[in-house]
Amino acid sequence: MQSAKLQQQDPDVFGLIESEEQKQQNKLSMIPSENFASPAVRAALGSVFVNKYAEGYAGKRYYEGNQFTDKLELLCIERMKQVFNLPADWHVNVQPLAGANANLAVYNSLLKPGDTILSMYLPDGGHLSHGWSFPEKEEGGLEAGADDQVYLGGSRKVSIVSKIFNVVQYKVDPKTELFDYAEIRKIAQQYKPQMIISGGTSYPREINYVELASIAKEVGALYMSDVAHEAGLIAAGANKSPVGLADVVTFTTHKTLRGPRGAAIMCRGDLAEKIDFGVFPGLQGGPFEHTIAALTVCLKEAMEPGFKVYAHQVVKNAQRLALGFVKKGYKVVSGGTDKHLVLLDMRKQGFSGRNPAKALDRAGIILNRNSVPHETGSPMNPSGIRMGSPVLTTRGMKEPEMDMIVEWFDRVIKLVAPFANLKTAEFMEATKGITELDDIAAEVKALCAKFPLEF
Ligand code: DSN
Repeated sequence: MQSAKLQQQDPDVFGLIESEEQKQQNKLSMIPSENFASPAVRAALGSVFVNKYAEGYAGKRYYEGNQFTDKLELLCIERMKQVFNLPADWHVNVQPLAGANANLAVYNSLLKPGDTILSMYLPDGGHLSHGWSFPEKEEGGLEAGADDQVYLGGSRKVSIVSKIFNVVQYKVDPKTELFDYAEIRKIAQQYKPQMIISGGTSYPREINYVELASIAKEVGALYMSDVAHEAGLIAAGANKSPVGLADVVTFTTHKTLRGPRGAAIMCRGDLAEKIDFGVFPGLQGGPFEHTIAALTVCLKEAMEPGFKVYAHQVVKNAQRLALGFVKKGYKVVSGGTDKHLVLLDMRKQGFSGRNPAKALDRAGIILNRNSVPHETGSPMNPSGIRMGSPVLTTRGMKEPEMDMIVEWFDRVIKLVAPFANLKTAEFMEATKGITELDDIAAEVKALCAKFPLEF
């Protein structure tokens, strides 16, 4: 529907869309799992494919009228194979509705209830869909300061994955904040998992896929690499690829890949049938063909030379941010980044990430509070701040702009530091009168105007 028609028919929703557009245009979106999809991707997303039911796979649908959805899905798969340079015998499924669904579909395809999964510890940057449970006593808080590099979970099963499987988690080395592969090998030998998983939401370093594949092989486990965050960087060669090393690779399509919200699974050819069955009918009904249409457009964009340049600049920008924060005396987790995200441990400043993130939002810098290695806070009030460069880079920003952002960030933190340990409502009240936060928002807006987003 054209905007004019939407405005006429539903001014409420039209108004909210307008407000969201203005916010995205005038503020710096620095949540590393977000990006800004092109007008072409969004046009395909809003296309008539939204109307079509297509349960099944190309040539084997449960509904008639799928002549064009079949062609679309096959084109999407073909482009995916090209973009990720898949070996001839690898298979692709583009139907998972989201990243967590893609992971569930893999477990559904390849594991039995009660099997052991070895995945990354959630507070060190893992993901809920790789399993998560609390020890009973923690009442929602994170495990404080344990030195063990293995986490066996607890009786409060937060994620369905932990309800179905026995989830053991490996942590980063407490000193380096990096994975210690010798330690992971020992844990794998001890717990003998059926599946090893790598990947997550806030580990700022490249993962050694060769090493994890070899550990999995040694203990007879399958290896699933979840590259939701890095998919675009991998497609462009800015990060290494787990393809051909892992047995299965899953990812979302809206982060560094810059497509619609969705997900995909790529796997060894001999697992194809199981994976397809595990997605449909095993887990989902009709695929979102409008999302697949948008993903197909995004994959064409990813084949263009400009995408390679983009993805490499994403990494350069994140590294410039990390360097800037180190120079200003912030504690950058692991000392830097190899990819699109930077994680700061705000305990060095004497407070958590929650209140500063709110002040930064007011100043026009949108990022998120996040847990950090050796977390002592809770999920709602963790110790870190996570930020990323994908949207900034889509706007065309480069190193000089990253330096400006570090300066603004530091100004905000200094302005609100005296109040940062208050309860959030009190913090908001206490900082209401700090008009310099609004001055910074105006400066941010002026920078954004020089790097406009195309709606
Ligand atoms: N919610 C995503 C993130 O922010 O990293 C992961 O699912």
